[in-house]
Amino acid sequence: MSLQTARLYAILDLGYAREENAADVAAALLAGGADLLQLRAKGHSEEIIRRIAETLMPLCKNAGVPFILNDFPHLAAKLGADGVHIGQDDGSLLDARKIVGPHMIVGRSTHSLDQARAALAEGFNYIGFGPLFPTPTKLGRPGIGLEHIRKMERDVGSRIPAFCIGGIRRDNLQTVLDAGARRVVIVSDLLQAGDITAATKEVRDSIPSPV
Ligand code: TZP
Ligand code: MG
Repeated sequence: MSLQTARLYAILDLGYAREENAADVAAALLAGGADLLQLRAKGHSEEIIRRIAETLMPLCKNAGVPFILNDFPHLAAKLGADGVHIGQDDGSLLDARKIVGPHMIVGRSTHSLDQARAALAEGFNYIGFGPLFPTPTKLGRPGIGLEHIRKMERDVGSRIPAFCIGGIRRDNLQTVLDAGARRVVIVSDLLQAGDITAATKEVRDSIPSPV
């Protein structure tokens, strides 16, 4: 599975999964058809993150799914991750490239149409766009709503993969797709599902192929 054809981006967020379950949870997301997998571990030490990443990377490799590390470009480079994801406050693409080199996937969080356009112009490989709705996974950020998705897809998502994110769940996914989204990130609704593989498969099957 490549970034270009990805429709469902799953994030293993340690706010919702314990370290000792990380491999099982990742395996369940991959079995359900997640196209990309990110490790997001806010507030955890680099040592723990490295340890978990080392258990997840072979699972992703076997599944043919890119492994993306949230933050920590130095660690991503050292581990040989497929990608790194950085936020608006994490510096420029140029600075990240100095650390991870020319080939690694580098993604950017964006919270507005202007930021999405800027990330495209800067040369990021993909963007996250949101949070669409307020979400406990990213506290303190207002939802940006659905009204800009279509323009964002036209200007940015047609050039680089753009993943709508934030408060997307199985029960509102169709509304988000109807608003123009072609790719999504879903975190808590998958990680809190009774059957993570079935929930992931249900979501993946509901999203038409973006290319
Ligand atoms: N960035 C913007 S919203 C978000 C991130 C990491 C969290 C999305 O999580 P959820 O649980 O799918 O709302
Ligand atoms: Mg960050």
